[in-house]
Amino acid sequence: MPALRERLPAWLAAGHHGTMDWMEERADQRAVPAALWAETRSIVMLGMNAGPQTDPLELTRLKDRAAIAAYAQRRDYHDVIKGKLKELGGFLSARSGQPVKVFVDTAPVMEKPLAQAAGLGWQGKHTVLISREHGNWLMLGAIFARAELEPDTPETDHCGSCRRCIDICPTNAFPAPYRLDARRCIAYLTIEHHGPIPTEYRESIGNRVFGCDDCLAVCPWNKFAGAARETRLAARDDLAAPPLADLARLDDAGFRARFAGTPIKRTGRDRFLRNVLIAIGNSGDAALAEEAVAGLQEPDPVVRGAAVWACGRLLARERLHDLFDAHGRNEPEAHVREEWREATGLPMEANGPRET
Ligand code: B12
Ligand code: SF4
Ligand code: SF4
Repeated sequence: MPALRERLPAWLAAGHHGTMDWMEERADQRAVPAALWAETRSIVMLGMNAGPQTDPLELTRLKDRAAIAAYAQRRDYHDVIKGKLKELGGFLSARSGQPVKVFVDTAPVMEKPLAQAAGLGWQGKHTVLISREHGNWLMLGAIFARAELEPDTPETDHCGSCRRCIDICPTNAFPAPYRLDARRCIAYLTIEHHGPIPTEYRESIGNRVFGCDDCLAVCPWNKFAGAARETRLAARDDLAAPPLADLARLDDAGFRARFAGTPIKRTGRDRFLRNVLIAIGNSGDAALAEEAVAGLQEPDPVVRGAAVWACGRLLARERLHDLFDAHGRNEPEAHVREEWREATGLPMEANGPRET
């Protein structure tokens, strides 16, 4: 498929993958499926509906609550889909007498263009695969087979003149239709990106603490979509709109207990807390300020930096200066010192005179 061979290197060369080095490391296998498994003759692409029960955009309006992407409000889809693929793969292998391999996301496979080639749907201007029957909430998986199978007809583009997904993106992550600069995407910033979230995107992140569904939620093709029917993909009530205050108080063990078996465990507690503190800073809710203050004592400097930013947005100047005296003056990390300087406007010389 020429699209695989040409577009991936162009995307990587533009640096649009950010720090997702794993996209680059096995790029040759990603671009050419036979490089992943030399015996591949056919690929069967499958999609499982993971549609949300409620409108994800509603969640982004609840400022004291966390918005979690629909796919992450439930059991990890990798586990659920892999089981199904193995079942189907076993059937295919038995019927054809040839071996198969199954992949869900974790292997270097370009699932969306392959799914388009298999006729499941097309890659919309938001780059996600859209099915005419199921909208854009399908999660994808692949079966590589040694058997020669009859190919389906590839799907064609039905976006037309629509550009709703491009226009709604809070961080302007599409340099052009069908092109995503992951470095600007909230899904990347909250899930994949380690380190401090660049200041320019923090406000636009709003209350999204894990992933983002905005460009998917506005797609008109979802009028044909239903909520996920697979019971193992049912959304968990406690992950629908959890209070930010509760999430800010999770220690390591609490984080693991709450998110075991869900995609959220991927970030670990500290990166998740960083996101929660950004959301708290965006809440405009003075009642959440003490959660931000508690974050100033976190051992991880990335979390402390996010806490400083949140304090700067929620607290009065006088209180902020007191906190600076207590925590900021002796801050060892350069980037957290910079956060203090931004938040207070005070110079960062250790033990320097207090300027009010
Ligand atoms: C890396 C990755 C990400 C990255 C980068 C996303 C991206 N668009 O590349 C980040 C972390 C940002 C991300 C976010 C999300 N992801 Co993701 N992600 C992946 C992963 C692992 C690889 C994708 C990839 O190969 N990207 C590389 C680029 C080069 O490929 P591309 O996306 O196809 O983009 C090119 C095409 O659009 C192409 N193109 C296609 N047609 C056309 C037409 C024209 C005219 C032009 C010019 C170009 C063009 O040009 C682009 C390059 O410039 C896949 C799983 C997999 N193994 O495939 C899941 C996957 C794509 N993600 C998925 C999901 C659900 C999401 C989120 C919705 C999660 C969330 N709610 O937060 C968001 C959606 C953000 C978005 N709008 O894409 C699903 C999508 C399911 C579907 N129906 O398509 C996948 C397939 C996982 C799965 N197994 O189901 N993801
Ligand atoms: S997931 Fe959100 S931030 Fe990422 S491209 Fe879509 S709308 Fe933009
Ligand atoms: S919102 Fe419009 S432009 Fe974007 S993917 Fe859906 S149909 Fe295409």
